[in-house]
Amino acid sequence: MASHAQNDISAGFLHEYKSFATDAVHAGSEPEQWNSLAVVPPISLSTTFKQHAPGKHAGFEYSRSGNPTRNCLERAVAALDGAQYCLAVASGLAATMTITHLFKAGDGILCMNDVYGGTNRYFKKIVAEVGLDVSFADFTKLEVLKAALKPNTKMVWIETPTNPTMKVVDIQACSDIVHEHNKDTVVVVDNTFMSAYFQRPLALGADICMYSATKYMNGHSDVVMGLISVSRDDLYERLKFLQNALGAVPSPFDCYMCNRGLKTLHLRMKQHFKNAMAAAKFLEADPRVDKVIFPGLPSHPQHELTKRQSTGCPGMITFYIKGKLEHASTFLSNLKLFALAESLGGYESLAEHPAIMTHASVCEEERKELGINDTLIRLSVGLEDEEDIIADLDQALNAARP
Ligand code: P1T
Repeated sequence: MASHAQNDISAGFLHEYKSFATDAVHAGSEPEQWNSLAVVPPISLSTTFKQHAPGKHAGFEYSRSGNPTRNCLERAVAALDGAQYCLAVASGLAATMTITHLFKAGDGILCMNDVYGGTNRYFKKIVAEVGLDVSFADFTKLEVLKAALKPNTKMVWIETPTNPTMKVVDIQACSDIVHEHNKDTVVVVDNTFMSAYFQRPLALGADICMYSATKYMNGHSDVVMGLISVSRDDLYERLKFLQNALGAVPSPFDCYMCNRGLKTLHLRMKQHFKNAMAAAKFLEADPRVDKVIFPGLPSHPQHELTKRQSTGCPGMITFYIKGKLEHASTFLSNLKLFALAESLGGYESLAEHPAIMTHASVCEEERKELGINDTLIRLSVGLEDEEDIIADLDQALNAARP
């Protein structure tokens, strides 16, 4: 694929996916699907739909099984992911749960070692307890992935970049290794950090692409939702059954909101990238900072891989502040423009302390191994003015000077 011009921060990255902006604006929102020709999809709140005769209906029966507003969102996301199908569920973790229900006791699940704390907790404290064989490995080393695959491995769960240490996993190489081991093993990519705009896991060999849509896909920090994109008919049929049978569906209002957020995904992501690149460069050059981890910087160990498999980088930056816990704490408490809060991917800048907040459910020993320590800080760089973002980081670093 072609690259951007050299003076662009996207230089060397994959080119933007064809017609992405047009699909973001139009896919799933055709006015002709409504008698009213409404340009904006209406919010269909009805929980049930009249049938002409038993079993004879206009495509909808009961809102858990299918809803017109949800349908619009699902078609839009499928287009943006280059997928055949998408299913919307009630949260990112509901997506993880729904996908995991494809498997049964005795089946093996192999998960990237650094993942969102809630994903780690779900696999370890719930899935393993009901008899699935859950294990973790560092997929940034392909030989480690290869060695960790077992005869019973039915699902391989990739998160890339990882939350919070921003490791980047080679989706194509991992998918090839897994499918060579067993073509039926399902490769899932948690694409939450990248969003559909920066990364297309299905085009890189993955079987399922999932999101916490609570983050960039909705982008306004006002909806909790999950999305599952898939092209394989067999997986779609089973996941569609599970969406209804498990029942973790989102409300029509939330579907409307998320679809509205998607209309500007491409514009938001470009600005997140620009602002995060500026903030990452500022932090990397600063003596009050020990180390910055941002895949858009040449210093990132998988920077070249990031450019090969993505069209850019989101607003996620992780860094180690100089000093101890008290310095990290003082920095976070002194931020004015960044809100000290969990979550990420909204238009507003957020900062958090993974060891105490989002990854508190990961056991201490594992956190230590992964580098989630007292001085690690995670930023979700928002859409404010670049100079104001940097000024806020600068004044909070001053307050926390060791
Ligand atoms: O919160 P929920 O919508 O259920 O999504 C869970 C989830 C799944 N995958 C990734 C990569 C995530 O980051 C999350 C949620 N993460 C946070 C709340 C956070 O602050 O990291």
